[in-house]
Amino acid sequence: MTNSTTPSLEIFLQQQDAPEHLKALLIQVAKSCDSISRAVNRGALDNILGSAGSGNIQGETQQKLDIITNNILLDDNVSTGLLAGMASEEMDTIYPIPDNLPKGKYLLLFDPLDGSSNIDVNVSIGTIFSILETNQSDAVTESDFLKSGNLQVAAGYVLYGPQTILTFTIGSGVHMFTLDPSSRSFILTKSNVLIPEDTKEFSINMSNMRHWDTPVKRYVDECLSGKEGPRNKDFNMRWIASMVADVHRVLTRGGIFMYPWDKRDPNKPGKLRLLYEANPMSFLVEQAGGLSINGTKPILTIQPSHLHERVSVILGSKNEVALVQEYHLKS
Ligand code: AHM
Ligand code: MG
Repeated sequence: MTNSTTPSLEIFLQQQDAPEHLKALLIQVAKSCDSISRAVNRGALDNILGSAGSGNIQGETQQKLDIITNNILLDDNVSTGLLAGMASEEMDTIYPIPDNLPKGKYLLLFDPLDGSSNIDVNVSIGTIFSILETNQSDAVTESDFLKSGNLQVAAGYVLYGPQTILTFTIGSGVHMFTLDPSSRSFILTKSNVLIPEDTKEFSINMSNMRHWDTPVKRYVDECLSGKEGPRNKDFNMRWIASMVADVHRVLTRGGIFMYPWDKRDPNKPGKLRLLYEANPMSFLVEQAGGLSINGTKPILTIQPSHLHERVSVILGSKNEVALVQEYHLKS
């Protein structure tokens, strides 16, 4: 049951000290994610599961829902007058707002439906978004999008799980809103989220263990040794293979999430994308008191060199991430 102490997203934003156009953009993104939530909920009923038969620029097979959700975000946001351009994990190049439409000063970057391998098996998936500001609303180019994560003005995700949950930051803490399926409003259900500094839970795709670098292997080996090992405690492991769901768990009860560089493709810095996945999640995690690094340095300080750049990601409870960083710096 919601009441006056649990404001809707709109009321919550009215009370925040942030530019009105940024608030309007967050409300629009939330509306798009409500539409995505409806599409995801219908799944096979609308024949929208399965492969689209196409690939994205990163050589990954696109699912029908990858394309549908990308189009929802593009169509809903193109004519708001709030944006100068958009960029998506599912599009080869940036999408500048066409000249015949009103423009604004923000750039919207997104992974429209993260966790592709989970779409067809009815496991939680999500939308991740990042918002940058530009002084160049006309004729934006790729270089306008290549800003380090600490220049983001907002970031968040919407998790399509047992509940649909919007989590975002505008640089003053992390707040979570649950979609009320009757009113279709996002209602504040958790504010000023804080990640516990310590944890007994780690999250990594263990099938890649033989390909990891020494510091990650050392850290995980020590977790696996449990009470009998150097950490003197037993650890639990979770891997949902949807970054949104794994990071949501970390934000909710702590933990460490890792998708590190590995030897499968040594020239690829990692699997996850810096601009659409790592930067927005790192902004959230740091706002919630956690840390997010690529091994040696904070992800938010990395200067991107191209749109679809990938990065190694280690994020979550402060003391655990600091330990992994120490192992990297020593090696
Ligand atoms: P996607 O954007 O194509 O869905 O890929 C990103 C996803 C993350 O959500 C998740 O953490 C990771 O890929 C899972 O990868 P793997 O299947 O290698 O475990
Ligand atoms: Mg993704």
